[in-house]
Amino acid sequence: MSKSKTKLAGKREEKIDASMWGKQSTRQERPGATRCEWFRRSKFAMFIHWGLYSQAGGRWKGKTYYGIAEWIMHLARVPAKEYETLAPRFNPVDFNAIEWVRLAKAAGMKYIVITAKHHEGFAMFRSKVSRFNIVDATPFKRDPLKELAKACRKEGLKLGFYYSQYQDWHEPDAAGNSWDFKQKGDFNKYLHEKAIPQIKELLTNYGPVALIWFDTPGNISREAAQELLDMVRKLQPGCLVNGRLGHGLGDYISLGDQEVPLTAPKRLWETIDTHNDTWAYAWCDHRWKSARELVSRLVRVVGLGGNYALNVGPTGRGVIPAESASILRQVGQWVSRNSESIYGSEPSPLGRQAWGCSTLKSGKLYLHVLNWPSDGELWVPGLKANVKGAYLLTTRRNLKFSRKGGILRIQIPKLAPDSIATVIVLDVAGAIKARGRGKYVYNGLVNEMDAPFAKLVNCRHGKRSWMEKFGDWHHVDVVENWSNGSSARWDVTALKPGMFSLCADYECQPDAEGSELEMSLGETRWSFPVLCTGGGACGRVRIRHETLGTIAIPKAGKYTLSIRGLDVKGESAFLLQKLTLEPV
Ligand code: H79
Repeated sequence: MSKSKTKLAGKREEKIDASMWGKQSTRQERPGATRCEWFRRSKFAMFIHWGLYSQAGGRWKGKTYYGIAEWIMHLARVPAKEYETLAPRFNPVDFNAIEWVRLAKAAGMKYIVITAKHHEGFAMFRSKVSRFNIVDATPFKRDPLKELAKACRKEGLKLGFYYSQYQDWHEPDAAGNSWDFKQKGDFNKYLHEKAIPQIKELLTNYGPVALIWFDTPGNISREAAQELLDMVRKLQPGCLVNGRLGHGLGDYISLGDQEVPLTAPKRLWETIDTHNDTWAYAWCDHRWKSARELVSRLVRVVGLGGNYALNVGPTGRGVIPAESASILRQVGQWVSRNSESIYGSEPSPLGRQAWGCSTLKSGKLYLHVLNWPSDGELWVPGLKANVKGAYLLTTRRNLKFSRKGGILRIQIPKLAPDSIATVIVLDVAGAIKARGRGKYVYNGLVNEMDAPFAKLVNCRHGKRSWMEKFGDWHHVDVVENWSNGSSARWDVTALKPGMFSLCADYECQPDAEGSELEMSLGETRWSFPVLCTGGGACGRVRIRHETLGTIAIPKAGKYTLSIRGLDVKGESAFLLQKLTLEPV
């Protein structure tokens, strides 16, 4: 096992960073607001990765390749001719479009985006442009996109197509396949003879297309990206284009793969996420995120104003794995109970709190309580609004509340009514504002002081992205570039006196081992050494959750929690992700 891990890490011969998704413009005001209206309201979508790679299922010639399974051709360095032999074996007789669409609907998803052509170059639709397509090259002979388009129309969902515009490992003229086609081809030839004609087919033969989802713009030229955009606009003016077209073009930003952010981008945006650690089906990947985890990711995204597109990877027979489907149905039950707080909502000015996050809609504030306080009261500090009523969303049961010292105190049941997340609605008259985005410290809950919200002296905000296996991205915001005298501080308000465990989540590579830092909060201050967490050499960030000590907060009020460099070694070898104050 450990042998294959080393092998995996060693495979990454190219420089890995998160730039392959392309620079996306953050300009805020742009035309196309009407075109985006449905998208803005929808919030939750199904992403589907389905192609010849699904038939391989993460295995090539008996060997399993761990990581994202739609990359099997790249991982196993399969020549295009040899890869084609998957096609006669690909016969997804169990595919049933209406079942997939009904599953998406049952999950609470409002639109579907499916891979029409991924990097492997195989068209999952009838194409006159290349015979390397599901109708001409497989015994299946059907056009699943046609069937999905029909099923979506019937069930009232929108349908969009993923199209890999730059990479096409089947074509010598396109980009991405360095193991098979040695010399550089004529990208324009590929663009004009395959990509553009196929996208034209997608925009002509399937009725209204909601979205063309481009990916990995690579070195595509500005002209080529613009040409693709112009074509989409001309053929279907209502069709959206995501930001991975490249060159800052497109209607909205797609964040990095599997990225749930802490702060909202300034433009319309989405998170795309995997249910396990791969997009396409992999026989060995059973690490499904639970319904609770998925709902938590959904509401964190929606609470910041984004859309959450969650992926499923059907098998080569055309079946969405049963565990995945069953968890999605659980998510759907939660969404259906709480739909009012999701669809059409706006981000709330309250920001993320220790108990959860919230959304806003027509005079109502929806508190998504992910971490239920056990003392019978939910405190909402910093809210400037005339609250007329409070109730549980699903049962409409009224909750008593009072206001004391600027804190709204809501009486809640001792036990969480919903084990996934409970939504409390506040009825508000007039404007809803929050005082600052202050960080409050709640007793009985885990309080996270994240890097982006720290005020820094002589160090800076940064971000790290890495893969654990292959293509399964992880992202963290950090404070980096520490030296002697650097400091990060969070101005917090403690709501009650209490005892907490103070913890730090950090990476310390060998060069920084033994660096001395100092924490302080109010009158309390102590120094501590940082301990090596590994990372670095294997190309991954290895964060450790370290308990620094127990701390008493003597009374409610404002405090500054800070961490300062006393004797820092290896200035780029230490990264701080967050501090937490946790119940003891
Ligand atoms: O479709 C899914 C992925 O297959 C696709 N985007 C999502 C939605 C995707 N394409 N590229 N990537 C994700 C990034 C992958 C980057 C890596 Fe590599 C591939 C890292 C290692 C192998 C490229 C080649 C960058 C470094 C080496």
